[in-house]
Amino acid sequence: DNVFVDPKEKFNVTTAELKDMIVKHLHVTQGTDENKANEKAWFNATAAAINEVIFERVTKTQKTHFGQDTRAVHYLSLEFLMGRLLKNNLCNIGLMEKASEALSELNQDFNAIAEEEPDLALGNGGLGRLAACFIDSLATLQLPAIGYGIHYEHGLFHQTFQNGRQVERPDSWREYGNPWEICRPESVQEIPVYGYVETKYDDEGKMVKEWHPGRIIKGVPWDVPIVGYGANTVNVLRLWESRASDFFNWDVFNAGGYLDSQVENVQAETISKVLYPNDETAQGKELRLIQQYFFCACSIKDIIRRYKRAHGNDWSKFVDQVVVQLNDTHPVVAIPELMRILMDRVGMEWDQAWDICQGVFAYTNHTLLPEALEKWSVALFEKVLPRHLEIIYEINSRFLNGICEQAFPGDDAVKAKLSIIEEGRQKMVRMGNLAVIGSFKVNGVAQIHSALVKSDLFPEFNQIWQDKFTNVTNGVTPRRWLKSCNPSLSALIDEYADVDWPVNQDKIRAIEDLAEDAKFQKRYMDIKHQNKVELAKVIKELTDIDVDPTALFDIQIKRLHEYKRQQLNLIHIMALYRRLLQNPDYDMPKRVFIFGAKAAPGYYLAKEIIYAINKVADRVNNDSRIKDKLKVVFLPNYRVSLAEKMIPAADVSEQISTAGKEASGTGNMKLALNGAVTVGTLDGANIEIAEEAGEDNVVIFGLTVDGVKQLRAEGYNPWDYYYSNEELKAVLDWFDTDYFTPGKPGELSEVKRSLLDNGDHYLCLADFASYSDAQKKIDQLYKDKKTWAKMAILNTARMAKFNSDRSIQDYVDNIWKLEPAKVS
Ligand code: 26R
Repeated sequence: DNVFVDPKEKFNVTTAELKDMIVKHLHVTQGTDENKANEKAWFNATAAAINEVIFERVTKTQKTHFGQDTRAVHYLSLEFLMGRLLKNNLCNIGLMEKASEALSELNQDFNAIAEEEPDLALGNGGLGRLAACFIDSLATLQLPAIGYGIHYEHGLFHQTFQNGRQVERPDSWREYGNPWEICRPESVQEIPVYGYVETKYDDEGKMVKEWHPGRIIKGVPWDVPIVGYGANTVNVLRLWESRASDFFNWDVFNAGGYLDSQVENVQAETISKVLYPNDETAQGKELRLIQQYFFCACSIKDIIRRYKRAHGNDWSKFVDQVVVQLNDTHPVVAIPELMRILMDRVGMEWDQAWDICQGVFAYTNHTLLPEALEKWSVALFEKVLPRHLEIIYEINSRFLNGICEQAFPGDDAVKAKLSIIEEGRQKMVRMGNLAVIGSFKVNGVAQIHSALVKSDLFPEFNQIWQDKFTNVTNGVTPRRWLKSCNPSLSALIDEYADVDWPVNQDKIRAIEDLAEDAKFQKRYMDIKHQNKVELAKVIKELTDIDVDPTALFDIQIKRLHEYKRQQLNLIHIMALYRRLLQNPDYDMPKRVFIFGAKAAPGYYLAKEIIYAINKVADRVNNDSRIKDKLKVVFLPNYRVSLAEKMIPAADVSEQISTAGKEASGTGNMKLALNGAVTVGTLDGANIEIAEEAGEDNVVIFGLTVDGVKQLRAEGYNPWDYYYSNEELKAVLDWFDTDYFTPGKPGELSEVKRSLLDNGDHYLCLADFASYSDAQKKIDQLYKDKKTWAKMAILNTARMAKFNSDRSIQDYVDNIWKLEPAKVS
């Protein structure tokens, strides 16, 4: 019964039938025909055809879960970075080959049609993409699960470069509709905000609180089906869109205020209008707090509605049926919201409501950076969510006077530190502290990160609740990040590993034995070469730069951040350029450095780094003296669909964050899986990747977490490195000249300043020499084709630990305690 069936074998639609379905939808849903249809219409018709299968399974899955009254996980996240869905859905449902055949028999180019689909870019980076991988794994593992998020009208901004500088444009992914979602008007929710709290006493003299909201916002749910691989489970991602409440508007409208009512509409609709593009500093903006509350309140109401459908007013089973995972602190206001509903609406006493909350919520931490930890001013909280602020105060005082006092009697310093309220000129609500106090589990996202969460971020909380803190190392779905983005390598793996490798990734270990087999090495490296040829075409199209696919492709793709150290990569590139200018015979294999990165629009230095990379690229790429030995490419508008083209073509993966700063990284896993050799620091999941791949198959450099701490304790001075390393000094001084910005000296000086005058917070100069040595080692290894092929193959073979199915199974075993539910 549990034997794996290849999804291809499972679904008995013939190519001919699929063809008919697509043509039917061209006529019926698209209002066109085979002769007139453009690629967009073909895309929509293909999506509609496979939706016939998918939506039926959504209904079946929901019936099964309801019928079996299953415990379910509710994954609350402000971000789901889904990317495109056509190929992924076809892959997971097993119709990829048939759809491609059907379209080519209809004289259409399948790949061109797939390119018509806009990315669902409803996220910033790692945290959002992790949520997307997780819901894929949840469906694949046949687990009862629902993702809750926001139906942003505009996802992450579209990036272009003008004169080397980042320019942001709105992303309008839904401008022409989205075939993958259905609106569910039957599940609309009404959400209160603003207003004041009235304290009253009921007939028995019990104090009751009544919140008189200043406004009601309507939440409209849109469901996106999430197709499991090789299973019948199709879960949903439920995204909330804000609208003005009809009810609330009616008075204004009747009073002759048609135009005023339109203003209200605009304000209400603003809430889900745009994704905040910041993943660096928490800004305390009112709209962002309302976004967070709006989506949490909608989701909590939805969870309660589903629960009541099965259990009526019997709350005794709530904690058995419901677990809510909070993706970072962004949805943490769900905790006081559930308290409010249970007390003010259901009428529970504090202790009973608090027990339920503590049985339901678990929190994942994704960052240690102090500036990214969310805090809201008490004044803002009071204005937007007055009742929630009262509840937070009560949670806080019970914690401080109870558990905290027991653990640290009379220790006011510890209490000040653990308090949910930060005292000071501006009182602040600390969402991290609220998350820890209100959750039964707190996890970090890689071993070292989870250890630092305990030792550095929340040491006293860890002392109070030792069992609360745990680790779940991140993972990525091999369906999207190998099977569907790298079909040639997948086909090669198919020859040697059992068909179920996309769910039992350990099976790929079968190719370990072939790592030194010359024939296999050739086939593996031929595929890598072909992927590089394809990427070279994309590079040419997007930037007009010619790159040689026989060169080493070195890739750094991630959000632009000082701690991720794209600037370290850049100064090393400049050092190589300088070596080549000084000695045209400098011994290195041809290398193409490829970047993809968006900077938060308000992050000044990140944008300066982008500009500097683009300017250095211009100069280097057009310098005939270095005979094309070095090329630098910055691909614009990095996003999931571009990652899918870059990752299969990478030889080297740059994972060079300052030790202790990158919680995990997930791009590192995708690149290694596709055979790129990691150049990395001992940070985040790099450590575990090195363990799995084997130390000979990665190149590690730089300070360790302890080394960083020690250096800082001694007093770090970047000038010491500047004066003692002639090459480093020359490279940094180059930023002040007009070598890369002819006629405009000093245009790149901000980068240098950040590394010297401003103290080089992320220790680029301290790690430069070690980084440069690591790159020399890469050069040597790459020249030895056999060794290189072996390293690449072993990376692909040994990444099973980083399958997000394993991460999800860890959550299930240690936090969620869920059972799979087979959908027949
Ligand atoms: C509050 C606001 C400014 C904000 C802060 C941080 C908004 C978004 C973020 C995104 C952070 C939390 C993020 O994406 N973290 C990344 O999470 C990945 C998944 O766990 C990790 O792999 C990665 O190391 C981490 O940086």
